[in-house]
Amino acid sequence: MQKTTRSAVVLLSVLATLPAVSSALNPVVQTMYTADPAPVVHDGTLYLLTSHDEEVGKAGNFNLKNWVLSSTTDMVNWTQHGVVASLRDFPWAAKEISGWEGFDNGAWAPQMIERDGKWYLYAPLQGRGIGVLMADNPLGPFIDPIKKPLIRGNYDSIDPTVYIDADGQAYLAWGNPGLWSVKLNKDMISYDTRVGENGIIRHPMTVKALGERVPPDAQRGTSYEEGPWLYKRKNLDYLFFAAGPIPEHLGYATGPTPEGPWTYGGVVMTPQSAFTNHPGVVDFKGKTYLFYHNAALPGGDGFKRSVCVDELKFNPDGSVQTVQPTREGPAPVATLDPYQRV
Ligand code: FUB
Repeated sequence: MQKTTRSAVVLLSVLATLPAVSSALNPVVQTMYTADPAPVVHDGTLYLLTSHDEEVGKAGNFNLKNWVLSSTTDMVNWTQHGVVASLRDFPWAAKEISGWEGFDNGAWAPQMIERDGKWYLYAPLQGRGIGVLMADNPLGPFIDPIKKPLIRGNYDSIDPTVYIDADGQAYLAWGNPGLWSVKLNKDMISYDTRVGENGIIRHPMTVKALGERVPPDAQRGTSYEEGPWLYKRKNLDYLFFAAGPIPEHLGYATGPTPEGPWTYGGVVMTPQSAFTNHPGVVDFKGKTYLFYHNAALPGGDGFKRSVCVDELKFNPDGSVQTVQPTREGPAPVATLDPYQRV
């Protein structure tokens, strides 16, 4: 090896071990339109499952056929894993209408979670209920273990959020315009039918719980719109959600259990450039992050959205500080391993 080449290699090796000083640029995914972020941390990696707004399709409408995955270990460098699940993984949903050609707008906001070495992906197939897929790892391949909706099929059953409490009890909550939840059984693919209405608990839609809607809407008594996200911090349960009217803002409520009763907390993010928004909150390497979406990518609009992330901060009393979206995104939380492919 020539002397200058050897020096360059040494310099690059040294640089690669230095802490990264650059920050990520929001949006997180810049090669396609993504929405409805669902982050989950496992074994030192943050996985980000999202909906996928197709570039072509019916104008002025959602066009969502599959779900895509990205991951990071430092909040700055992201790996795209591509499509991990799609509407075609739920053949029962297509049969209810006239076939696949009519089923091009169903892959709405998902969330996945790991339990006992298996991964469970909950997905709303808009209008047909909430399905569940199972895999051995977050990249799939996913299969449908029950071959039918886990949650009844109607247009209210969208935007599932899944959470496992410290005592091992798992919860699935969802809904627009109402908020419902079930206690999942340990198998994560069925639920306890002994409580609520055949297992389904309807959360009271009160202003005290979910905030006042301004201006009032006869159909909706509170600010709650959709996109619930369950999260726990210091023994306090949080319900983040997309709030109305449109354009949506993000709000939150707190409670003593993942089933509430909820007490409205305030606004987490004011309306952004898309008419929807969707919260995904996760702790990672000592910080808490709020994932959300807007229309920031070139060509973006309410049906071509982009997932972004910024740090979420709490006040000493547990209340949530309003997040100001940034272009820079969060600071790195780890250094790059020069021997690992990113
Ligand atoms: O992405 C389709 C729908 O838009 C989601 O299910 C809602 O949360 C809103 O983001």
